[in-house]
Amino acid sequence: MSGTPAGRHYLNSAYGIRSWLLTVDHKRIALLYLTSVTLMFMLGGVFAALVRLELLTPAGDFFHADTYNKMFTMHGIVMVFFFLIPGIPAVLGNFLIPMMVGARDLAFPRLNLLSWYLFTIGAVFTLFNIVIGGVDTGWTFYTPYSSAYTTTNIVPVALGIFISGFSSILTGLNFIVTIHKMRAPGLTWFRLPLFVWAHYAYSIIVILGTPVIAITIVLLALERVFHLGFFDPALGGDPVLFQHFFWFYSHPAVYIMILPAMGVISEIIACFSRKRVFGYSFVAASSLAIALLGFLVWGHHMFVSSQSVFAGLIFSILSFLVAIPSAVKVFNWTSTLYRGSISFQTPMLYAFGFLGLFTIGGLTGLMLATLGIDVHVHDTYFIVAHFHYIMVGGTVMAYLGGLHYWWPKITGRMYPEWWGRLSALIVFIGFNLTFFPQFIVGYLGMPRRYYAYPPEFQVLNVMSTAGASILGVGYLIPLVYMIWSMRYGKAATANPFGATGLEWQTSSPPATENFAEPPIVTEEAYAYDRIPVPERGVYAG
Ligand code: HEM
Ligand SMILES: [Cu+2]
Repeated sequence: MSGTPAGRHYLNSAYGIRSWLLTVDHKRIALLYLTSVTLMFMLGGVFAALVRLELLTPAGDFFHADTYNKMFTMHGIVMVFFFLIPGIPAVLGNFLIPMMVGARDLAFPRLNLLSWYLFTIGAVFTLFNIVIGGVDTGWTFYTPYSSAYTTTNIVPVALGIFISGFSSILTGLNFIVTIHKMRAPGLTWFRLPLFVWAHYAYSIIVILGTPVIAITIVLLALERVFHLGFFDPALGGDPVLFQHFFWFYSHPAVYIMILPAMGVISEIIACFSRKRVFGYSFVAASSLAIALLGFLVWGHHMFVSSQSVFAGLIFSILSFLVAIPSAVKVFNWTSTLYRGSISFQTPMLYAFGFLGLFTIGGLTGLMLATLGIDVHVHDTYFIVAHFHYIMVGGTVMAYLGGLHYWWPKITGRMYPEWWGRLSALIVFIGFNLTFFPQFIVGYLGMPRRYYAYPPEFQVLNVMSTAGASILGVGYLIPLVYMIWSMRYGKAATANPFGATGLEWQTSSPPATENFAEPPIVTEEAYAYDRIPVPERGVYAG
């Protein structure tokens, strides 16, 4: 093992709060993000719990309608912009990409630190908004309601999202330059781990898409404050133009969330079935295909926004096309599992969860891409169920799976395996109980964003709220044992899962400079036939 002498590593190389807040080490910055993102996830979770509490009964008897609107709006904003979008790339990507390419750090370490500060400042603006009364437009900020009618404070939130957008852009830029310029000798493009390919595609979308949402939000603020007419018909603007701008970013943003997740899943499935990912180059190329096709389908969010039938048809067809590269990945992961030597460790349980839930989310996405069905279920709970299956069933499952998988590398400690498996199971059960009934209740006609509903929908809503409580417990257990394991967990070896990839060739936790000597790569990724399976006891933790 080309590690560092045990005892000296990036965590204990310096002490004190200053050494963290001024660090330029990508691994420490990843941990700063882990802290911020975890706090935001908990906050978004609190809002979700309140929303579900209100929906326990048909009458609107826990909160005022206005309060309810603010709660689901903040839930959506916090979860999308401050958890899902930065989550995997800023935490796992930041930690792993330099190591996976055999580099000492990202190409621009100071820019990386700046990204975290921008993210945090953006979050503070958004949180400040909650203190001064909240926003009630939904996370989509549709005009002209948001620009002319609502009395809530759009501008601070808009500013918060605008600022945090720069954090994403700088991170994407940093990844692209690092992947191009800093690969170890012998690490050709087609030897890169699929995690790196996924982040490369992610970065392309971030750089092309994020400026669009940033400008849109500035236009919205300008219209609100100075009454310049962009979107408000009363001022000579076009409200549907806002939706075009918004979804031109926000559809690709779904892939900003899911591509890094797919990268995580490729690593986990290869490791725990001890095989090279089937059709490696197709899986790599499908990331790029998703990145490019993802920009052509935004109109499927606007089937009922006065779009011509012809435009609707084109967007419908293109939406079917973009499903192909995602399906390629799912088929290839499944083929990787086939005749693999599978072990059901916690990360693998999360990966299985991802496969099932993402597939349901994807198939219902195809239903929604069908014009006629979308007209029927538009703005119902069917939509809510669909995007939670993709975003929570996909991205959050992969995030948790990845966090467990690389936890020994990050902290030098094992997580407790039994608790890990238990909570993965609870998350899976709680998730399905929460969101599956929403497909049904939505199909039956319950609209989203209402705080009261007809009594015949109550049974399904009670199931959903019960599921949310179970899901909440499933999320809390890892929070507790992860913190516990940082102190009491079993010490991890350099490569406890017997995985391939350069990150496993350095000590756990790694030294500040990652590798004692710069690595040289001589083989393809995922050469699992050459690596012995570790003893089961090693990861029993
Ligand atoms: C315990 C887990 C969760 C529950 C019970 C929950 C519940 C809900 C409900 C009921 C709504 C719909 C509000 C409405 O339209 O009336 C909603 C919207 C939303 N949720 Fe969740 N959610 C959970 C977790 C998450 C997570 C983890 C994310 C992202 C990581 C997320 C992202 C969103 C988004 C983006 C919206 C759209 C908000 C809007 O329509 O304005 N949710 N959630
Ligand atoms: Cu879309």
